[in-house]
Amino acid sequence: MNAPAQVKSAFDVARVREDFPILRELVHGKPLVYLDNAATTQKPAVVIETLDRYYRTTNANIHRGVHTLSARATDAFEAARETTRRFLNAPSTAEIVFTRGTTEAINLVAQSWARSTLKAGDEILIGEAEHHSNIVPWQIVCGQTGAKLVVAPVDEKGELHLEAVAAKLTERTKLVAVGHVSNALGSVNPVAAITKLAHDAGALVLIDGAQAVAHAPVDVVALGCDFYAFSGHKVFGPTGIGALYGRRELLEAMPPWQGGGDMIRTVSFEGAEYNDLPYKFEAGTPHIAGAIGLGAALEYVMTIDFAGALAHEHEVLHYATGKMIAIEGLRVIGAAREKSGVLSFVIEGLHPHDVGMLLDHQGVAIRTGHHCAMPVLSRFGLSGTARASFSIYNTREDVDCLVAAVRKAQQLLS
Ligand code: C6P
Repeated sequence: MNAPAQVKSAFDVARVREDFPILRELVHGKPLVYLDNAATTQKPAVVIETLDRYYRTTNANIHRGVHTLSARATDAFEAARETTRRFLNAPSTAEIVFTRGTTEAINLVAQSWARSTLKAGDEILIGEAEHHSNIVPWQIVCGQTGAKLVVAPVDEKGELHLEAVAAKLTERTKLVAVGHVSNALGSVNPVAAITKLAHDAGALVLIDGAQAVAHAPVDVVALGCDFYAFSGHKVFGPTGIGALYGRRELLEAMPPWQGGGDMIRTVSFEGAEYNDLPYKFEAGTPHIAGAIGLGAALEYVMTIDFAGALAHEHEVLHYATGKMIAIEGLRVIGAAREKSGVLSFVIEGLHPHDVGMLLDHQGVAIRTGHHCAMPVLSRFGLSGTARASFSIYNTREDVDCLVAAVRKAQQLLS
């Protein structure tokens, strides 16, 4: 994930920027500099057009109708599942459950696998830099089962070391749930090594891939994980759609977590026989257009020079880090050796929200606040940061605008 900073690739960023119509927008009369990609990425025209075409030519409910539109919609929906399978290199489409996003995928595992499996005294181990989506679902299920949430600390750079995970693993650990990339700090966690460690200790592994999928090729077989969760909107797809990869034998054994249409084979008042995978976990009408849009987004990623794009993005992050740490009074939060996509910072004497507002007036979109990762911010003695987050379409010019805007904010607010 950590491309060398000096890599120069033939990747044509100007060409890729043309794929994203929103990048031509003006904000407060200034060209948009979009640096809030960890919150959500922008959408290429191919995704926007796919959604438009779907509603104009295909819209129908799926898996239900005998009519032509329903068959078309079903085919497109299932084709998107196959694209998602290919994107993650999952062995089978039965192992790809569409969800609303990462949050719902993690809640599914918590309420189905964990709730039906864990007993009082069992442990779930997470990292200290997790997003609330990878903390609160486990707290809820711990309350329901009597299991205990255990936290492996990060060091002062924001790195989660294997030794820290190993030190917290016991024979009571039933699940290790860890982020692939921290959204607040940008640290890349050694998830393949953590997975091996956890498996050797007899625990299952869930990886929160929300901040990884747009920044590295993900291969669930190579990682060896049991569950992998991600959101479509973080990887150029629509909001409200994402996926859970789960190993087949685990999904087969897990009870459904929501009941309703499509997740059953037969129903009587005496009971229900559940549907095959993955439909057992997809109760109700899903976000059909969203899934098809996600398929288009993942095809986009698999079609462009993604390796070149990532090397470019990494070079821009490296350039930004150098420029930002040179600003007097600015402190970058998170100095992991392997970082991806995120530059969190605080400025002496300035509230992050004020920084965000002033940057917005200069056309620069960043996120400020706790980034839904309050525990790790308190670890650094903070309640919030300003966060610039990068994607493949950002440039050194974007960074120069960010730096100029920060300097202006310092002048105006000091
Ligand atoms: N982080 C951010 O600005 P959803 O909301 O389900 O699409 O993704 C949740 C989530 C889970 N894990 C990590 C590591 C994340 O970064 C996120 C979403 C956004 O950082 C919104 S809080």
